[in-house]
Amino acid sequence: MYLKNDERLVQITPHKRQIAHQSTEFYSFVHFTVNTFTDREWGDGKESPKILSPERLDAEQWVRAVKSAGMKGLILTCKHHDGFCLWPSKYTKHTVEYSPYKQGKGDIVKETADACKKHGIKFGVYLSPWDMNNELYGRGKEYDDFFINQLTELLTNYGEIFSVWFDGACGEGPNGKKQYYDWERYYARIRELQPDACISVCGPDIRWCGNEAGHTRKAEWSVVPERAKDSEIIAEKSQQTDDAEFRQRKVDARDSDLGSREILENENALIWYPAEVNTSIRPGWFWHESENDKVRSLDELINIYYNSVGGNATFLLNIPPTKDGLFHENDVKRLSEIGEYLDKAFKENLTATATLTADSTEEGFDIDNALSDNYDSYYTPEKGKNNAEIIISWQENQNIGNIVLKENILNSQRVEEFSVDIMEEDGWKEVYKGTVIGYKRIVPLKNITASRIRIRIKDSRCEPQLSFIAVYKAVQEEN
Ligand code: FUL
Repeated sequence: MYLKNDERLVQITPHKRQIAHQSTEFYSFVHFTVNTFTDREWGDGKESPKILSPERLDAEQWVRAVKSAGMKGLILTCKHHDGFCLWPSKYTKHTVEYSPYKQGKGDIVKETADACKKHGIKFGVYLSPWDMNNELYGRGKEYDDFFINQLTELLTNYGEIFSVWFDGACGEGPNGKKQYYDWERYYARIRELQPDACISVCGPDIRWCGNEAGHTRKAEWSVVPERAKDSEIIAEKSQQTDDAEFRQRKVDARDSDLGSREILENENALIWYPAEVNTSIRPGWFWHESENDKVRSLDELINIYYNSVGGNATFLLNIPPTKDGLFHENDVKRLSEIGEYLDKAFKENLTATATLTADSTEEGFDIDNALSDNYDSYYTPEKGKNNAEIIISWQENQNIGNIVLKENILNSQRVEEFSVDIMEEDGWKEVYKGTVIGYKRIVPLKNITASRIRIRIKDSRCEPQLSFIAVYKAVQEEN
């Protein structure tokens, strides 16, 4: 029997915009601005717009490369901390309109949004609240009005936006003052203009995983205490000079455990707040000639993919265009290698020829419901049972690679502990131990030969509900 408290936990479910966002899985960041031309990571707001002169900029080249990796979206740095706008904003002269790019007639936001639309991927905007160029910065409502105007331009003139990405960095503006951002006002405008967009990181929909290196926790929970909202924490941190005080807060995006039962038990308010892993394909966020040979290895990137997309989080991978306005050939090559790898690793689902059985089934929620990848149907054991044993068998031995498990997150995340066993001559042998499943868990088995697999859900908040089980054929190493 499960604990009474579990019922409270499984009442926390995602908004439809969060489900759409999570199913985007793997998408790119594109960091491009004056920094690309000054070889810096952060500008100072004093750069002349004249330095932005990408002679071969081609947003379609970015989108093609992004798609070749299997990514389904792209988020562009429309304005970074230096305040330079990649679109001709009416509210400042620090924009592409005053650059040599297309003699001031270019709009890089539009070109990118159009390329995404043309090639069928989602488009998102990064708009830095910190603006080192604008004179209004630090003047309270006056700057908020300006920021709202810029947000409105981005959210009305460029079609559908899937993510509005707010950075936590907050420093001084040109007059030496800091700005206290009116987050609630920003959020309200986004909800009004793009109700399907998720507000990420400094926002209520998607949480920062807590580092920029690509690391994930063993268990990335989507149900967390409300006070773990990064927006509040980062906003608060950004207004404090005393870091020690910040660290005293009980829940921080960097805590190792944000949502286990022990953490949630004593919390009154819980929210659905899934993690996003953001990192760059190179050491820096912006392009630097010196980093052309520092593109991360395929192994490293695939490992981050498995731990993020395959660990109940999403993966936002940055690729910075060069001064020419194109992705560098080394990055393009790596992206297509990622795509090829993933295509092979998730190509042949062996459940098509398998028989699946479960030790307990609620009427109408048969284990075969988990053969199709959607939330229309799912498997669940009899009422009151918070564990399950599922056996997948074939008549002949199979070469088994990745196993993919997905919960029916429409009814929250439930699984807390599971394991995978394979049948050997002398009985079951455990080959994997896991915690969270949530949206998706990839169990990477490296070419195991077996004709029977057992998945044991050992602990769950109320009855586990599995929407998808897939067992992929191992990729044969080429030599
Ligand atoms: C950070 C920024 O300061 C970096 O420049 C970059 O944009 C990264 C994604 O977020 O907070």
